[in-house]
Amino acid sequence: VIREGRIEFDRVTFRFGAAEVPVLHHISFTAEPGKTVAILGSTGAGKSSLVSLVPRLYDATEGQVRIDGVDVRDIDLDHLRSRIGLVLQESVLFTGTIRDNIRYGRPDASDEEIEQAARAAQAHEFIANMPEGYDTMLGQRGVNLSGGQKQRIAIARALLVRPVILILDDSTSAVDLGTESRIRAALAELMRGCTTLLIAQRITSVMDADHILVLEEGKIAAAGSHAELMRHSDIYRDIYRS
Ligand code: DUT
Repeated sequence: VIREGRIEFDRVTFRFGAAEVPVLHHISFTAEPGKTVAILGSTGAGKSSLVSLVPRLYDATEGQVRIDGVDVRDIDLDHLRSRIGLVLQESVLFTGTIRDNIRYGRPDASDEEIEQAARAAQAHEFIANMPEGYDTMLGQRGVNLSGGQKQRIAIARALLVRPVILILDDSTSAVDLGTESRIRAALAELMRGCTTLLIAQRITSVMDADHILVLEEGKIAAAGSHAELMRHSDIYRDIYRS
């Protein structure tokens, strides 16, 4: 079972189906419990593919992904996914009420707990302003939420679960500045005590990470803390200056 949330990638190679060129090539790194590893790279570098191997949305083609020393393929899938919080750019909401979407990982959660999580995620206000509040339907025949609103529902969902591992896409969608800073505060709260894999496109969001991986065409082009990379990595300095 997952306790501490140490994540290890051990020479992981990943291809989509029979594709010749791997999307990820010989990736090795460790995320220590409670620490944040940021994954920086341009579009198509393989960031989403890399993090998707942890909750087993896909499986590595070669090598091993381990959590607390156990190959993820040997961990019960429901247990694995119940310990991982996902807050991604295209947050996965389903057809159902807002309430159902928030309590997805914790079906037993009370209305008070749901509202508390929504408040902490800066989502309560816009939910309360909807005609049916928490009972508003999302999805095909329901309301459409903006990207920023979807993200906050995903944050509320993750806050309710209190996962051991957090997978976070830091790129905040178009929201006003005040909301953005409140979302950042909610994310910081969510990250406390979690091992976090942070997908980032901007350098400003990785500078505080414990460890940074610079991904280029599926390979780790540089790795280290911000200070280390500034000292030793031309690639990182180039990204920093651009
Ligand atoms: N790819 C596929 N099939 C998929 C998803 C991705 O072939 O279902 C390819 C496209 C790309 C590579 O995998 O060449 C890496 O994509 P990924 O989405 O992992 O890259 P990213 O770094 O997350 O890009 P972005 O920042 O645009 O999300």
